[in-house]
Amino acid sequence: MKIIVTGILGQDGANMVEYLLNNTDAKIYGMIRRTSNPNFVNCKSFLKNNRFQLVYGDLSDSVSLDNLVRDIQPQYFINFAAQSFVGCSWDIPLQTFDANATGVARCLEAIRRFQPNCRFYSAGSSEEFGDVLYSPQDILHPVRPRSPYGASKSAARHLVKVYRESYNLYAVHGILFNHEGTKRGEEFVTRKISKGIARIFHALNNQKTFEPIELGNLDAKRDWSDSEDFVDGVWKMLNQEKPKDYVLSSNETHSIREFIEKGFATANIFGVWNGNGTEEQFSITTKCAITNNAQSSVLVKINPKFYRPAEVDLLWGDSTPARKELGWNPKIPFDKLVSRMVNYDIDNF
Ligand code: G4F
Repeated sequence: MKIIVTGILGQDGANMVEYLLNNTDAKIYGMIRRTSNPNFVNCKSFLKNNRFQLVYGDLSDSVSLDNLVRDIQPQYFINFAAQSFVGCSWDIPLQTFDANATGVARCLEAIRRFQPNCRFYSAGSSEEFGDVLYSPQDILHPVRPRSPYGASKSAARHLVKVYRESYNLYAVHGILFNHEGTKRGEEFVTRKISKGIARIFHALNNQKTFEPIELGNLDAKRDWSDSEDFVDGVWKMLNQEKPKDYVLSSNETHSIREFIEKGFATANIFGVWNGNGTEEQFSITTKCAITNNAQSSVLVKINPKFYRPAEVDLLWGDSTPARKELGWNPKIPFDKLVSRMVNYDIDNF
């Protein structure tokens, strides 16, 4: 069995490769783009595995995708390559759309032309739901994106449906709510917080001053899971009798503030909220400051530069069908996710 996985330098692609090496006998072809300084930090565990091979390709280059599919003749093509950062999608809307939507069309075309039996996974997003009409959001929730990123993923969803129905391809679009972990990029809010807590933890332990973590909108709520749970759900989606889109989610929603509080509590640092709007701050409690001999007091403050032109206020998924029909059982709840990330960053600071 041969499987192409794209986006292997990122969190989900790397977790998917690890999962496939542990749970199948397949040969894995990990696609990377040519860049001057690729970062293989997420791939350390498998780069030298003899069932893993790096291949060059690019979602913007249909020749490369055609050649890979024609030459490898994979049974599965799992596409995690994307411009995945919502915040940046207003700055680079065309590249976002080209990679996330047109890139999916290029993958589908390569499969249709050169290996139509290949099963295709498209990485969809709860950002497709946007300004939500009801909670929790299920697969039937209307598409109402609020960012170029959300619009691009919505377009990809429609393309997958069209190719599935027109050409009878096994193509699925997984609508994944937020998923994080120790391989998460540092620009995403959870990893920014866990890394910031690790920095402050070590400053406190060394009686040094520290700068607060600077964040944008703290009012948003997200349905957070661990990416390692999600790659199992993705593989299950790809191995059903008939192709169908599913939602993967924790079925819970939590605020950014809650992530901050739980994260600091994991490091035994306790804070209180003061102020409103851009003046809001999370500061170390007096007792905690004395115990730690703290040289600074503000742990988190607002920097409006991290506000987005439009926001998705509330994401809260309903993955009941995936749990029932796929037998998918996520194992890492919210509290464990937060503590895993914070402890990992403290240990690896
Ligand atoms: O961590 P975020 O950047 O993730 P976001 O925008 O929810 O998108 C993630 O989840 C999607 C699935 O729902 C994926 F499709 C997508 O690829 C990505 O993985 O931001 C989460 C929330 C937002 O409301 C944001 O405004 O946190 C808020 N936030 C507040 N301060 C911040 C910050 N986000 C970031 N990245 N940085 C901040 O300083």
